[in-house]
Amino acid sequence: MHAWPASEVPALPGQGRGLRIHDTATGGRVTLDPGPVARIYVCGITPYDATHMGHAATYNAFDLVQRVWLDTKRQVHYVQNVTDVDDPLLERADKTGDDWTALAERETALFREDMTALRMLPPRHYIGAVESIPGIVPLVERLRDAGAAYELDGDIYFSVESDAHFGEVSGLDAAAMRLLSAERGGDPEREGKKNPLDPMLWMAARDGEPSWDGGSLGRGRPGWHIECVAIALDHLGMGFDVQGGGSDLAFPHHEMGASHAQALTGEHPFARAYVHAGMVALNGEKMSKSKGNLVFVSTVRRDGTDPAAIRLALLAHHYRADWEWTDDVLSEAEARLARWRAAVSRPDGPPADALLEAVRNALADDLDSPTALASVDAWAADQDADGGTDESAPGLVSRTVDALLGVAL
Ligand code: 5CA
Ligand code: ZN
Repeated sequence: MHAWPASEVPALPGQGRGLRIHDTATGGRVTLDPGPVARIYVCGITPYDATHMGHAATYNAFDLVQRVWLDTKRQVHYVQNVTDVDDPLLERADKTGDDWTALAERETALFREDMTALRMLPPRHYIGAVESIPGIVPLVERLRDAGAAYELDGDIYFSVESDAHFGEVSGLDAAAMRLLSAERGGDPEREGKKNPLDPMLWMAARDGEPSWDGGSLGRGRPGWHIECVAIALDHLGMGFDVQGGGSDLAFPHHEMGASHAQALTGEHPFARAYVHAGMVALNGEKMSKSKGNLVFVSTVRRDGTDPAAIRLALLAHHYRADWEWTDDVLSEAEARLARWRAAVSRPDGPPADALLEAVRNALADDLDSPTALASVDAWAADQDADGGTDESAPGLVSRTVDALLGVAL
């Protein structure tokens, strides 16, 4: 699958900072120490509806990770998937009478446009679940042949007990896991499973649903978690630096994915850090396609809002916080964008070297974008109050904001 075009990242003077970031598995901040090529896997959309502000906020967080790494002169090997076959997608297509492949293609195309408009750097590999099926089948066969998976009425389940590290990503107890499993695509009530939490690896073909040749597994389609594992192992291998997504993916998705990969390879860990963004709400409830309480990026763009203002609205919140999208959030971001644009349009200002360091330090400290924005605000306020004679300052501020925050002034 093709991704979307990259916006240019201006080079900045001096040296970027190493990233410290909150890791769900350890429950604290860890210092990431990627090699010259940093490796990150970010879970992509299930394309049955347009990109909403919650998705955009999550992708913004991982775009910052990429920008911080690029600033340390590393290359970034970024992989993202598209869950282009899944129950909610098929259900939506059924309801609207759409062809499910056409629905997935249309919404994925819109996602690319939204990501481009928001200046999110593209993944190096953008991979669909459907195109990955030939690589998934042998993984499920291997798990089954190793005794880590078993059959139940034609479906194949992963046995969570086959991974000694199961539970270490989310750190949840069995009762909490069971609740979340039922809420988030699992089937803990199904009879005959060895453990109620065991997730499906391969679902035997159902009437009226798409299915693929699964070799010795029979016709069917893959379970959700193994899709991301197959893509990550294929393009990144074990022990990559960060697996990212919203906090609703910590369990079961990232927990199960880690266990699948660890059972498959005998190695640990799958990812060195599991990083989760908070949930964006609307009217007091998590924005979600299933509830329909959504503000779409594309709708706000169509209303004439500058995408840079949308980006500033996202950056005004710490990525780990749960927060609420409101009209005020957007109008404050628009006012900030106007102030910043006016400031960098002036021929000179106070020196900005300290500002560059402040933005670098803020982002390196668990992606503290609100503090980064406050430092740019402070520079613009100084310029307003005292002028300044540094003719290179407005350009440096503009390049800092572009390279590290993805906002073109
Ligand atoms: N396709 C799977 C991942 S493999 C999936 O979760 N797709 S999604 O379209 O439902 O979500 C895409 C990303 O947006 C996920 O990382 C999810 O955690 C995040 N996300 C979904 N809703 C919100 C929200 N309200 N606030 C913040 N992030 C959200
Ligand atoms: Zn995923």
